[in-house]
Amino acid sequence: MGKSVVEKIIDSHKAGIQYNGDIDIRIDQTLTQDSTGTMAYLQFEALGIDRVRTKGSVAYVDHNTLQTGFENADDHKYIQTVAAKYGIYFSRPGNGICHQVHLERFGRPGWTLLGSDSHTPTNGALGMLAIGAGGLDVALAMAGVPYTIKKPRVSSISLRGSLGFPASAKDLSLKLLDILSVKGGIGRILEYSGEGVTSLSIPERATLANMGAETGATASVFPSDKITRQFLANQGRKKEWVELKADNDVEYEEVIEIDLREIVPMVAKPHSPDNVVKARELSGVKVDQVAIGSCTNSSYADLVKTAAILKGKKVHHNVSLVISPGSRQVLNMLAESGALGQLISSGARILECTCGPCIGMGQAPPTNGVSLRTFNRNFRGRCGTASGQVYLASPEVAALSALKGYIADPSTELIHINVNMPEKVLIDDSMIIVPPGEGRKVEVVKGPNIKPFPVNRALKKKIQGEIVLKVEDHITTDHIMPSYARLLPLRSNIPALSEHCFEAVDSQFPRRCKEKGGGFIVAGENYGQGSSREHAALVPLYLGIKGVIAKSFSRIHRANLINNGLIPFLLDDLEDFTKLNLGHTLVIDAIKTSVSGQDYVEARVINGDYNVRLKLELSGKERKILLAGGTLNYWKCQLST
Ligand code: MIC
Ligand code: SF4
Repeated sequence: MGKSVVEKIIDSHKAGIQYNGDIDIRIDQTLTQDSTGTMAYLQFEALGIDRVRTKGSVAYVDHNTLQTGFENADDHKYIQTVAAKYGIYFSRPGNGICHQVHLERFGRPGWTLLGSDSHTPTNGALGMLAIGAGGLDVALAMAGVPYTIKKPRVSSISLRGSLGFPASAKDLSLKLLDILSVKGGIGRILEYSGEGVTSLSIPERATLANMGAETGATASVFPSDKITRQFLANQGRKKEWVELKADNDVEYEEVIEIDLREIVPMVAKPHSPDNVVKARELSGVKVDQVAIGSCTNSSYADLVKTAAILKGKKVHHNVSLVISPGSRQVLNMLAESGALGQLISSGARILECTCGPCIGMGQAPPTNGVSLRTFNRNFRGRCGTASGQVYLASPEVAALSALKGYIADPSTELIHINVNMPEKVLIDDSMIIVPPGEGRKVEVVKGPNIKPFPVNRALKKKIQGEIVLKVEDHITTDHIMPSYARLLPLRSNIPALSEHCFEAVDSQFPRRCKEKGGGFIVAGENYGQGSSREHAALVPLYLGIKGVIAKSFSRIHRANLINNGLIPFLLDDLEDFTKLNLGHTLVIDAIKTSVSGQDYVEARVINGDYNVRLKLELSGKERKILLAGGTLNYWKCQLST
């Protein structure tokens, strides 16, 4: 049987197979960004390795750039010095959003990339196997440790035809979310195929690969073809191109067929990226803010289209339009082509080339305000305003709506837009600092905001504790460990961050944990959806949490729990969810024996007078990690032997 692109990349990177079929793959490149990077580098330092062992590792600063105090600037200094010491490229603040810059300057077809950001799959646009993970997994990859993936179930997204004006890749990605939902991709890698792929440019492929993360998929991968070659050639990287295509007789696990001619403008309504409707159904909803940018839609192509729609017109007087270009390359090219002038003249507020409003770093909308964004996530509160109503859409829908003052459907209100793509791309790598050949003498600078992070202990024979929180389905990491302008500066300070854990869900949670000495969290489906931030595991660990009992977990968060020695228990009988209540005390007598090799464990609920059967769906390696009290303890022993 023929092979898919995904299988070919895995085959060429296979470092071993675990007895349960999980595959260890060699990681060629890593990326970190600043809000997860500080922790990842602290963990890398704890491994005691003197230089990264990848083909290339890049540290980006793009998230925590609102320097309202010393904290972020200190963290940037730490990352810059740690990068120089250990042989990591450093992309300076202002150089751009990690995924966009990586696509332009580092991504390579056929290679593997592990990044401490859930949207790392964006570089799948170039035919890379690019996967998001927690900081500790990325630290290990930098130390040369292979990354373990489940044997992939590869779903093909088979495309026919080409997109018709004004439909865009963003609309297609929203259509896919409509089909798959925010959990339909879990355990899968999405591989794009079919003749329709050849009609998509690299920025369009990047939008799709980026939004694939919202389905829960491990990665989204495109073939590497003529379009990839041209993109790399424009970036002065023609030699890095290799052709990659699936064999003709490949048989995918599942095929989702989409005719691109049928795609129309779509919008995701608050508060989930899969709450999708046709833009036409929302026509007339008044908007207070429009934000264009983020790693989903901030390419030159996206912003030049935006400029063409805004050209010669003025942003509606009730709308604040903010635009954040994805990289300095994009910004420079907008300036050169005159598009930047058109954006400015329309009344758009031009922001730095960073994540900005996407992660609540400024531009929080007004109370109950409607914000229409070209971003990828609209979880409640993420924008920085608890009552904010965030809708997700394409740059076309966003730009037109900014002019109108309400959500507008470009299929009925726009006839045509004229954009010219430049022949030449402006390449300027001066904001990427190449590490010195030898880093031993570099002094790593750690500001006072950088506090030690908690490390778990080896698993005890028995565990016991109260249920200190019970939550429903689809709890995101934005619920667990919120991130917005006031909290992001605390990413290297777990004690300070812990005061805000679950604050929008249950503000008493940190206090309760302190009183009860921690305990258990009970949750519904897809617990930990969204970001890769391991703070959503580190902070509960700090607060004394011993394990999470859920109906199901998201991939990255489950890995982060295990990495920190917190057991992800699955409810064997979903009906037991209703029995488990706040204040009930669970005793798991034989936890150590069960984690060592059993698939189920019995929890006695002493003040509820019932027992529940919990499932331990763990690989052999995960069991060893949990027994050791987390990955750091486990690997420190492995690396020193
Ligand atoms: C996000 O989009 O949620 C983030 C902020 O980029 C996160 C990383 C973080 O929490 O620092 C992600 O996607 O992993
Ligand atoms: Fe940054 Fe938003 Fe992309 Fe996350 S999703 S990397 S916050 S732009």
